[in-house]
Amino acid sequence: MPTKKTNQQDQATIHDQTLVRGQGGELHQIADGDENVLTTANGVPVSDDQNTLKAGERGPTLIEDFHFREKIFHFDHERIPERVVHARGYGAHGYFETYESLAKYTRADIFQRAGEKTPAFVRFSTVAGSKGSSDLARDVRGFAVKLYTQEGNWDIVGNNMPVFFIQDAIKFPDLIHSVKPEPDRDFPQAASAHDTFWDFVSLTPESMHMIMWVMSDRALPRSLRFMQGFGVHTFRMLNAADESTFVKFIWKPKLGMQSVTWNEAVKINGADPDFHRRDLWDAVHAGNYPEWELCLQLFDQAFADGFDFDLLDATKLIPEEILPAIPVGRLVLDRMPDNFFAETEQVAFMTQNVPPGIDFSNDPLLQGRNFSYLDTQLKRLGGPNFTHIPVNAPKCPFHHFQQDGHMAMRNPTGRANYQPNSFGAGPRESPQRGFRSFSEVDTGPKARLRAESFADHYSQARQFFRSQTETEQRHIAMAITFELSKVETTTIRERVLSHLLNIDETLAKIVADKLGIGKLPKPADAAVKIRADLKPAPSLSMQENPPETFAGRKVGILVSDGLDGSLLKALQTALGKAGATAEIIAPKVAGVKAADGSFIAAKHMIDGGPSVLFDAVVLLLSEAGAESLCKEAAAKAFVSDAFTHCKFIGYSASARSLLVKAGVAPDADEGIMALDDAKSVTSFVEACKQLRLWTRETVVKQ
Ligand code: HDE
Repeated sequence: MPTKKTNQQDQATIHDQTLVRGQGGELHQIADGDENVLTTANGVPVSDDQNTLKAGERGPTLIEDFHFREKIFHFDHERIPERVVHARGYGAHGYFETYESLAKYTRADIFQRAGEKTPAFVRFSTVAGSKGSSDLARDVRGFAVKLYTQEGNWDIVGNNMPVFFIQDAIKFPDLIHSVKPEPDRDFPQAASAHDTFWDFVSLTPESMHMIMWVMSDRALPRSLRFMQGFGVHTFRMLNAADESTFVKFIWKPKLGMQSVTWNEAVKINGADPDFHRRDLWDAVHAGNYPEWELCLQLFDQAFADGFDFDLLDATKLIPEEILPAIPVGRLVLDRMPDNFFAETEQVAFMTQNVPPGIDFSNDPLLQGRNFSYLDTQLKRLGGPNFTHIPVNAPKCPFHHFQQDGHMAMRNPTGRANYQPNSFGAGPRESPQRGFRSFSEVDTGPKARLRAESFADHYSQARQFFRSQTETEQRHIAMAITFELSKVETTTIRERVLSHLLNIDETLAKIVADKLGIGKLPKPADAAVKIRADLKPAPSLSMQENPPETFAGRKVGILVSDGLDGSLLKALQTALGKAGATAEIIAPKVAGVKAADGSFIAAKHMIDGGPSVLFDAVVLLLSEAGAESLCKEAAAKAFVSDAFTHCKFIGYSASARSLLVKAGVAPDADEGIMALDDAKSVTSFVEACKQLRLWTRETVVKQ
């Protein structure tokens, strides 16, 4: 048969064979009947996906072209509403491994057997920004964990901070409206630094404790792998005898906590808006599976009654100095989703998802959430059958009589779709195995009330601030100053100051001074006396609990032609031993030639790999390479930014001129380290465990 070409650029049909172009432009044949043949959603094999069906070569497109219509129709409907909060998120699969039986406290199946592995899916998120916003916004991070237990899915829908802005769920829409872009102008995106947010929080003193947390470095995590997670509310555990123990959930990262500075965050957002998701993707693909320990703070009614605050108040926490958190298992993330939309976008977390043995407390925020999460899925996922989507489906046996509705994938089989029935068909409830609520006795007048025990809004805010190191306190002061500098209404700035005066007078004075406010306002009226006797709790500080490891961190190595290849090798080996990774930055992305003639491939060109993307940097340059880089603004910024951000900087002797040109004295401090042999390389990597030389910050004044 003669060859008949349908399109000279992309495709040719030869009798019963199709030619398609490969990545290199070469033509491949797909034989008829090949398993990989393109089909419509209806399964009809497609012969031509490059051209619509036309009446004549130059004629109009025919509506009869069902393949075209179906393809465009589906494309038109690809979007679903993004989450109203936590729209930007990234997820991964993994497992939870139970350390020991917790049968004494809970009959939850997941905690019965030591060593048991339960599949898990985790989604991390920012709260305020839309789906396409940058990863390093100053914001709370969502830390939502779905555990596919043998007795149903258990969702711990937490955050990376242990408290929240509000005490009652009815205020949530107001809080979120205030932080989202202002409605008349639709900006700023993913930022709390604007009038409406600070207006709302300054009129809502219960938010002050959380304000301290979001103004701290916790709101700028270096990696999703380096942050803690908290269930926030008080929950209950119920054992086989239905005895209740209160519990708070804390996830602690194995690699320790780490954050970036605001100046870095701003630059990272430009250099790599996907910084956090790329980091998680890279780590999991490299087999460096991130891990957290689940720790429990367990307590009884007597502890709750004796505690300084109401444990139903989500603006309060229990310092670990008062109640230690016991590790009970570990969470490991070891697999990225096959498809972002199918899993990460469609995953439906719901606080109401608890298995037998876990129960709610009366926290009014939690009670409200139990409505909201179910409700929101209907809007986002389009119908009541979202549990049929694989990422949301339980992995244990399940039987019920729910049926029909949009996109029903499974319906009850047989005649009886109700119970009880006399056809002997279908599941029945089990008083023994089934979920039972704690039989709490609550009586009181029906009223819109807030308990007096929720009235102290400042004492723990003050305790948090006082528990921070000097550097951390400085960062909080700088963050509040920055945010308020973006607030245009001066009365709002002053109102915030009136609250700060109740938290820490020095903090208020520093912020006022930096804003140029000469006269401090009167402190805000406090509903109850502010406690000055709460001891600082070092467990609340990130810097007081350093990771003491460089594992999982990344070093940027700036190289040039003629570098010392053996020094590079020694560095790479030492970093590998420390569990860290390295990326090469070169003047040209193709790479460089070392002095010994070996070729070194690069990951970034200098403008594409700024030092904000790394935890520490090294300059391995030849004299000529350094000379030439001295003329490049990006190379100088690479060095000066690393210095400003208090990072450890290693350099080969011949790279000295670049340091100097970037305004960094090679002997400025102990964080600038000359590398000339394997021993000095080892000392450098050892020093990097400190992550940052914060003492430098007072000199550079970021
Ligand atoms: Fe959420 N929250 N929230 N929230 N939240 C949602 O549910 C809501 C709160 C949290 O990765 C929504 O599926 C109310 C506290 C996370 O998919 C929505 C209140 C904490 C995620 C919702 C709160 C959280 C959400 C939006 C006040 C920390 C992302 C889309 C009572 C303990 C989950 C969705 C994911 C998502 C409502 C407060 C954490 C609208 C009404 C406190 C991690 O249902």
